Amino acid sequence: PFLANVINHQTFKSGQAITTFIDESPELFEFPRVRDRGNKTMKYIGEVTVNGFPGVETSKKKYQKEARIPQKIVERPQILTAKNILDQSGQEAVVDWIKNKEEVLLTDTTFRDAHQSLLATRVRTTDLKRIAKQTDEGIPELFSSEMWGGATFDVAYRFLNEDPWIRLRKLRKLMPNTLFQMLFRGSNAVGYQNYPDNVLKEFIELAASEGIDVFRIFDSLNWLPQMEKSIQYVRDTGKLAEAAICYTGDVLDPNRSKYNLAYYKNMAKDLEKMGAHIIAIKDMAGLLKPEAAYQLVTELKSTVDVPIHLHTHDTAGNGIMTYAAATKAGVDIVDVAMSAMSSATSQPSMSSLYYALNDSSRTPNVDIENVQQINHYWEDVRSYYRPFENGISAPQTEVYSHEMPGGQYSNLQQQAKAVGLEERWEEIKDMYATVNLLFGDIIKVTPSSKVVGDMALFMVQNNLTSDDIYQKGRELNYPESVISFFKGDLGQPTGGFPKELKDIILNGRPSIEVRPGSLAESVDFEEIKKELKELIGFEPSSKDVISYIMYPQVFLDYCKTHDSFGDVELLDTMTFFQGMRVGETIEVRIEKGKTLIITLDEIGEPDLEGNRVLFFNLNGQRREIIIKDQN
Ligand code: 3PY
Ligand code: ZN
Repeated sequence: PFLANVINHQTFKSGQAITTFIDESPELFEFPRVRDRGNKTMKYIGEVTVNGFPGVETSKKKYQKEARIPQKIVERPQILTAKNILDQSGQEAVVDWIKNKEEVLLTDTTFRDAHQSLLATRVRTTDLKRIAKQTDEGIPELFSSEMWGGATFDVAYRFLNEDPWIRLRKLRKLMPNTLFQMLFRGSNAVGYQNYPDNVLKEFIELAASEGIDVFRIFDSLNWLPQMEKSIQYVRDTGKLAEAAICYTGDVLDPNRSKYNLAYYKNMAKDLEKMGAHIIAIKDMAGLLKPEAAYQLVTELKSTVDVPIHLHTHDTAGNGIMTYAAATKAGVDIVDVAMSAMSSATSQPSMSSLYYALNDSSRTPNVDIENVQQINHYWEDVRSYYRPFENGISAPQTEVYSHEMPGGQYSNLQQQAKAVGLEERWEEIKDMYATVNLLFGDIIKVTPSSKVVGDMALFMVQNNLTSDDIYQKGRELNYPESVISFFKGDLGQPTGGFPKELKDIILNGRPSIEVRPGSLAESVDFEEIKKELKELIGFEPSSKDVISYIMYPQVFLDYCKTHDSFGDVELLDTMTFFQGMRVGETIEVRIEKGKTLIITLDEIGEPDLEGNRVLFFNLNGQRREIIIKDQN
């Protein structure tokens, strides 16, 4: 078939067959694709059917509810959306547009933080895609959709076998009129460690050109030198730099005076000077109580001239009250999620906020019917991800004491389980608060929150108290993240490190006090590209290269899995996580006009080596796939 492809090819027939012809005509190699894709897809399904998916213990239900796609989205009047304004008139025009709005604007976090905080970031591109167009058309008044960044990047490759860049591209196409927002961890980009400046620049440029419009930039210690470069790089791309102040403690508590109103006001002023288009209050744990929100927003509004965007988590159940108070104080934008994906460790509900503010001059301007229709879809889709629920279905006010970010809760729970400390979860939460004070009361958000979590686990596991650390701390083997933190690898915390503790933990190791990025050598992208090409056997794109720089092993594993199983993101979610039952038929649309119809007819008994034959029917033809049973 290859020869036939060649001699029938237009270029070949035209007599211009030059040596680069084969290189430039990838379609020559397409002949086995469908068969190959069928086999790869069945191999994946067979693997999950026989051996399961990590973390998924339930078995597939007989009748799976099809998610309700809203049929009658009410067409909204043709409006100029925030995205249209950015594309047509640039950054400052959007800032002016925000300032001139009387109603409070909304960012919808359903596509990112909501599922990061409720479902371990497991929502797949296919489920986002099916509601993307309706969201773009049904709620065009949104300020933005937060749909990328944070843990999305890592989890997409690591657990979903998906390329996050492809997610961005696909959604961008379906949502041309909505600003796309991402969460960017400042010098830690979308990873857990500092990267050299040219890596940050390259990442930001690629993300901007692939469709990110608003970068929410934060530093996990609120250390300004770590944010400056990212703000500048974003400004240079023509996109919006939203600089975040991470909120911790309680501005109204006189005993927590380190993070008082003056602290936040000074930081806001500095960020405005650095060039932030918008300032976000990033309340990642949901600690901002209503009266505190009122005072903080009032103060910030009178301190800076740029819009204020408030982000909270509803862990303690007070999110709507906090937003109502902030709205009264003049906040410009707040983060909400579709109701079925809201509350608890996620953001407050969009429709609840709408009704809470109803009949005031600041009522969000959305079509509430559309919002509710779209929510039906999420009510159904959330059930696909039940195995990843974090178990918090009611408000937990103890977050005010442990201060753990919404996105970390389930993560640390899993970490505890992995080291056999599941039973001591209550103790771990208390220890988390103890470690925070031991470390001098620090900002806790990725990756500094991970350091506190690792230390808390370490202390519970070894039955240590804060006094023990001071007394016999030099002999202990601390987690790597803790040592790295005290070395200054994440930057400097407000007020510096507790000196005696730093000496104990470092025990002679060197440390730095300058910005880590100022010491890091620039990365040679061409060099890395060559290295990666050797490893994966094809020419990587710049996006592949940057992903590999951030997550070397994760990216290589993804390439390997993709090579074996193909585009598994095309499978429906229940099949992706739970495989197939005998007798079941599924359809996988691999491209326009090409659908794989797959039936699982029979699962054979294992042979002496544990290999099972799975009998499939693929588009009318019988196929056998051999899978090793690992159970
Ligand atoms: C992240 O960095 O992933 C966060 O969501 C921080 O809140
Ligand atoms: Zn958050």
